[in-house]
Amino acid sequence: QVSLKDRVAELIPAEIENVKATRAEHGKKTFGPVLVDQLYGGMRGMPALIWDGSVLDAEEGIRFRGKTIPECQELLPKAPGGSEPLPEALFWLLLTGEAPTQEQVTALSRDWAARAAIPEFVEELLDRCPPTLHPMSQFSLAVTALNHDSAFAKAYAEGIPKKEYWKPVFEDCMDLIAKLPNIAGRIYRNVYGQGKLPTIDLERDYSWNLSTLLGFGDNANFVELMRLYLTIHSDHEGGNVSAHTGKLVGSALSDPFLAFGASLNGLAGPLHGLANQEVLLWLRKMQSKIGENASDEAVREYVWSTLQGGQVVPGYGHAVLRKTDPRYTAQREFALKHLPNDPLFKLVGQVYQIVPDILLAAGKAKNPWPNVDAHSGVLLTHYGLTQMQFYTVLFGVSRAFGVAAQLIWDRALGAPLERPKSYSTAAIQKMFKDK
Ligand code: NMX
Ligand code: MLT
Repeated sequence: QVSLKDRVAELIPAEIENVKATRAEHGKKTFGPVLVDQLYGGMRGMPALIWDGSVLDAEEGIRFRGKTIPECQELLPKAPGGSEPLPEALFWLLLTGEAPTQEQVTALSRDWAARAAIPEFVEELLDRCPPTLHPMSQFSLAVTALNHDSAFAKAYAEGIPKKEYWKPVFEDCMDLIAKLPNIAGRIYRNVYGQGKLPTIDLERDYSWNLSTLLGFGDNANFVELMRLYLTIHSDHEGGNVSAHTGKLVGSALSDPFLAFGASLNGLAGPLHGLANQEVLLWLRKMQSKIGENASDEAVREYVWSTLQGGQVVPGYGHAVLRKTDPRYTAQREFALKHLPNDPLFKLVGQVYQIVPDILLAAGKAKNPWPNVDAHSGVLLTHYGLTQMQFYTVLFGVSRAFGVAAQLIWDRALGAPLERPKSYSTAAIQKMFKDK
């Protein structure tokens, strides 16, 4: 099948049976007790969601449909002359569990390019945003406004039966992903005064078009970076704030634009996706305080002063991971290949040698190792994309892939409205009074 939608349609009946059989066999089994601490503690470790695109292992990191990042880099189709996977291929993998052929990926690139235009009123909406409005707020506004043309919202209003929901949701998800480069490019050019947007090239891949809209399409290494960046940021199982929010909002049958707009608002928080902006800010502040080429001792002191000031070290720690994030490693390898002598990359490497020991000595963080955000900004900066406030927008473009894939499956499998039980402290005290 060259058409992704046709392939998904073929997979759905078997997956419905698979879920039925899994529930029949395991539906009444338990994962163990839920501790009161977990209710107060951000639900860490509490099994709560089904998420098919990827699963995270605390020691190993993410696997997309069972494949590690290096396996995806090996297996998935690439652009001619390129060595990083095409994110189109990763989306196919997330959605179907299968590695696509080159032909399937090319068809997907063309499909997305053909859907890329955004409505004029959304262009105007962005053009009227003050440049002081954070790029993530502009991004979320524009994505939410795309709901104007939602195929699902229209079909629902016309009474589409439940088993058909996934079809217009699929169309919305394809439109959503396809339109993100034009939204991101417009925000970038509006906010940073980079001139008029070029048009999408219908023959080129998604990352080339995104890079070109941002003004970096003539740098083949930047385009390769985008391919890697979009691939590795796409999905991180279901419990992270952006993924879970998208799934939650989608469960109310809000269309994919509304659901993903909500995801973006979560991604915009400094403990989540905004950390990539915060890392660069922090590194720059460090450089202005202790100078470039600072000694290990000076870096150490700076890290301690961050902690003593009651702040977190951005880019370090993780709610689930307990080792260096393989997405950090993939970016480090890219840097070693393409920019080994970049001074900021050297600082990132120096920080990597120093921060974990300090976080361990400080004794609070459960994971002292770097996450994805500790590395992405330095790569973008190297190629001249220096506007840190824009970084989380690129994370958001990528995260749409993972959220969209799950929204399609949720509607195909008839996932219900999410509605967990909450308790007040008084209710907890009463419940466990004499226990
Ligand atoms: N620097 C300083 N303190 C930290 C750090 C850090 N990097 N990481 C965790 N801690 C503290 C944390 O604030 C908490 O303190 P307190 O008890 O005073 O509230 C304590 O260590 C225990 O936290 P953990 O259980 O290790 O981490 P948790 O699961 O609560 O939070 C993060 C995970 C990612 C929010 C946290 O590690 C953090 O704030 N990191 C820095 C921000 C960051 O890089 N976020 C990006 C994550 C990846 N992403 O893209 O979403
Ligand atoms: C993510 O990619 O969503 C982050 O690493 C946060 C998480 O997984 O909780």
